[in-house]
Amino acid sequence: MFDKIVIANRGEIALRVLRACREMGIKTVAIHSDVDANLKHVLLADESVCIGPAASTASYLNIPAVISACEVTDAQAIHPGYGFLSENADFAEQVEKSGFACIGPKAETIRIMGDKVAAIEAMKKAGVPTVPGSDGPLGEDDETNLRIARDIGYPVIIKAAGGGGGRGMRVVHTEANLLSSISLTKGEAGAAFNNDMVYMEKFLENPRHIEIQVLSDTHGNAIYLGERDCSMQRRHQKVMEEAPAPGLTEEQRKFIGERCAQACVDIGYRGAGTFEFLYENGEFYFIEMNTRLQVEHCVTEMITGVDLVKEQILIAAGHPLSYKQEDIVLRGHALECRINAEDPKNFMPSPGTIETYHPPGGLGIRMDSHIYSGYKVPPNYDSMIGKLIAYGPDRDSAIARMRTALSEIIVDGIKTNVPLHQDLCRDSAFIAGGTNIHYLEKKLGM
Ligand code: MV4
Repeated sequence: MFDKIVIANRGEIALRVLRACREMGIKTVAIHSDVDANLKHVLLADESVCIGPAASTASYLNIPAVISACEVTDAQAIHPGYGFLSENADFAEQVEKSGFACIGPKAETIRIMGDKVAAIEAMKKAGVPTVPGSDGPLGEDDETNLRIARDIGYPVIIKAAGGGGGRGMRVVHTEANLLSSISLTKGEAGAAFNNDMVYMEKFLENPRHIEIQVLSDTHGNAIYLGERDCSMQRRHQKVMEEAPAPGLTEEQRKFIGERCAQACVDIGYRGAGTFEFLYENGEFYFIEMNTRLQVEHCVTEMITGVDLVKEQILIAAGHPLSYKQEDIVLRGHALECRINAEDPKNFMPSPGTIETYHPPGGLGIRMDSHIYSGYKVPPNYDSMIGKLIAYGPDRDSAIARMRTALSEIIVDGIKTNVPLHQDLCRDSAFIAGGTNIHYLEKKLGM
């Protein structure tokens, strides 16, 4: 096992990783930018190294600086968290070439999944259901592209191979707009991702966003840990997530889960991963794979009892999985509210000093946050300041506990989206369950 790990991230996820390391008896190195010296995990870590100024590009995204921190502290591994360098194949490659372990999949896997056309092709080959589409990149021939769209049936969506997470896509409703939409998307993709490859899919009008969590070790074992419903989103930013997905049957879960786990074995996947699906009319359609630990991993932890960060570290150290598929039993229901430092009305970031913080508590409540009274939220990074997770024996009790927790949490001095979550937890469609990806934006009148 590693005896020291560098935590290459900040905020709540850095603290989450630090807690797993402590529990495992692994020493920690916090690397931080100069405005982040007072982050909770920096204060708790065994060692800390300032790696640069506030701008992410000069600190958390500075590959040589991150690797140097590993060298000077004599650590053996780096945990990249989410965001920043977590899905950067070049980073993973350089870390491993420098003789350290990068906690996550092989660089080659990250590279394949970063190319959405290659990812879909790999998944299709492994038996994972995909969206009806062009089965590869679109070529230059207009007649061929018109025929592909006609075969799929309108509406279709043009997506950039280098995109993902909502970047570089365009919906086409009629044949008259197809060719211009392809060239517009190609042009934007070339400028944004330095890769103008685009592909076409049937556009699903009212899907839910359901994702499958997997763990896969280096001994040919892979398991699925159920699903998360992440449909409650605004402008491709998830707002609230839950597990299990309302209404999904045990048969559906087993069907899609087994395919994801088998795909992990087929591609030699290593670590924690997430298969993202659109779910419509009872069918799953693969869209992307995330090769990192996700923000919303906690709801899966609550209903399975599995510590996903601990498993990531064990896998990276070459251990076999601690669980077999039959050990994974879903119990109860969990919800997660992302707490952001933002104006609840216009969603503008609201950095500043937290004058008073009173975290919520009680049975089934988990607050993953690095904030404390007197902590200053810097303007340089993502506005998420914590995650409030509520667990209960069933969905209604998880919602009731979430409502109670939201009524007692106090974050004074800055604006937060707590009022939005309070509203959502009393929303009849949310309470009924199973709302689609457009629900929140429609509710907000967007
Ligand atoms: C789609 C789609 C409908 N049909 N693909 C947006 C983010 C990226 N991960 C894929 N996205 C979508 N792909 C087809 N064929 C609708 C979306 C989409 C979406 C997906 C998941 C969560 C939120 C979303 C919000 C708008 C559009």
